[in-house]
Amino acid sequence: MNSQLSQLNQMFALDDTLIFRAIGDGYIVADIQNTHCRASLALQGAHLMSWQPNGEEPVLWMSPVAKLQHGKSIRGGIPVCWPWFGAHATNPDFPAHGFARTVMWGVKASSNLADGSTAITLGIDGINQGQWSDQVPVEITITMGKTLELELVTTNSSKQAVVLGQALHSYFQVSDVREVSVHGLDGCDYLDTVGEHQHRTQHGDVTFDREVDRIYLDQGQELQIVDPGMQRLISIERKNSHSTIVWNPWIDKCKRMGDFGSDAGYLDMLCVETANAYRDVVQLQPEEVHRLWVKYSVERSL
Ligand code: TA6
Repeated sequence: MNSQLSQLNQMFALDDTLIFRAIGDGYIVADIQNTHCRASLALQGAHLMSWQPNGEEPVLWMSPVAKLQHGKSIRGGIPVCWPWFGAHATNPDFPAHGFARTVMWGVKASSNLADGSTAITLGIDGINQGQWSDQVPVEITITMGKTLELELVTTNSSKQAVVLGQALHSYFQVSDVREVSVHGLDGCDYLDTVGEHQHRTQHGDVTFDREVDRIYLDQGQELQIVDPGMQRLISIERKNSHSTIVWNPWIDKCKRMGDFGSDAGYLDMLCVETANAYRDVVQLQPEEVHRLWVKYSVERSL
């Protein structure tokens, strides 16, 4: 392990902003601190666990009891759901939300940018146990600064078209989900997956007084999470995505899932996920590249 860690730091550590460390049995994380923010990233799943711009509260929610274990997805941060979202289309034995979030990703590049941000690129080396073609690899570039950008790039180098589903399953820290609203989805149709699946249309802002688990079909417009309690707006800009999942488990599902830190843990978090899911999955032709891109910005709102 030491050799892997020392090789990582030798090749990709950035003197004053990025360093790798092992926690427990060889579970490697990267700590980032630059002039704009601090962040932390698990190499398993290329999973951004935290991002906190200077002077701001943490933007991403992490369960207080999140376990950093090989092969186990992390409750919080930004899980990378790839190369399918939700249950696999045909094989119930394949993991929900794909395998990308529970396999090790290799570091491909790291750099400090002129604007003071820090960027890191990772990719999956060797695709998983016959669940996907190794001719259709994926890379992610995460740029951490005053804003946070993620770009998930899938390249079809095979001779066949593939169907790609994915989501950047972002968990946001909020003051009290009952006081929070999501703006920008007014008029959008969505699949309500709570109970029997139903197609509905959104009227006004999305608010929370029950379990919400919806796949919105949208135009890729900018969205905002409005949080009066934290006096902040989180803006979400997207490219090449026309589906957004909005999820809060509410009381009963939070209790059933049991890894939110407490039965009231659902109050502190909200998922707004930039995706290609449901009717927005991608038909990736041979030689095509798909770039799922999202940018988060935080601003004060009085
Ligand atoms: O994106 C919403 C969702 O599909 C919910 O239905 C819930 O299952 C959540 O993802 C968490 O999934 P996970 O596999 O991380 O427990």
